[in-house]
Amino acid sequence: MSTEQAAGYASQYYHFQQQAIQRFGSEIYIKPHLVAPWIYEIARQRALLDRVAALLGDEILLWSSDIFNKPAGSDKRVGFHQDSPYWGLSPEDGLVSVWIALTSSQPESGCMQVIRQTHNIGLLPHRKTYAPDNMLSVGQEVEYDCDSALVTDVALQPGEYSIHHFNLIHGGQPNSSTQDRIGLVFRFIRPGMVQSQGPDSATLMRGNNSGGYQLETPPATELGEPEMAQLRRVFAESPSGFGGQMLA
Ligand SMILES: O=C(O)CCC(=O)C(=O)O
Repeated sequence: MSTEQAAGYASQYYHFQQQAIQRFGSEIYIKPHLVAPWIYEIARQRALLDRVAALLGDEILLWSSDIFNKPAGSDKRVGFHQDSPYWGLSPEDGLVSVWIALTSSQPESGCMQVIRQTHNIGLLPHRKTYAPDNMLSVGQEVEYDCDSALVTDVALQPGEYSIHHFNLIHGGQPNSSTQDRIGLVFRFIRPGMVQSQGPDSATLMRGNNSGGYQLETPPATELGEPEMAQLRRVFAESPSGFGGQMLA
């Protein structure tokens, strides 16, 4: 998307979270595409889904979405981790994450960093640190002795996006800039992905739902009653809701 579109979405993001706090007492940063039509529309863009289809094929579900806002000047960071060990999904080549920069995401603002080539090394052990500055659900950190030359900044201008593999080790440093760093992330899967944690739900984006996922209803109104009821149900019942407001 253009820089101007990204700036417009960043403003919508602040308004959305302000409303969520006022009406429901907290921000919503897991599966916000179920309660914000504009987020659902970003995920539906044809050019984006064409890219995802090139990787996953023509049947695409939106399994989850996250918003990672690293506030300006905060100590919040993301420990290096793989996504695959925590989400109950297999096989490992059936999910891709699309990370979209709504604001500038540069080394000084704590852009995502990846360890190149680690998508090929299988699942690695992680430790749960519960560190308060680590934005992940249990403060997870991968146990991997990495060659620092392979750590790569994924620097993005507002409106640009990157795509990462389910096993790729990624993380990032605090935001020492004067602007919030807002990343909107979509987790797309093939319907054939197996979920080991129980019945799951997802939103159909393209093709047929040939797997066993319960289909979610796209939102009609921002933070509307049926939209919020569905989100609460997904948080309570679906592995893709991460048990509520936990990140990654
Ligand atoms: O926003 C970030 O820097 C990290 C994002 C992340 O961990 C993910 O998309 O899985």
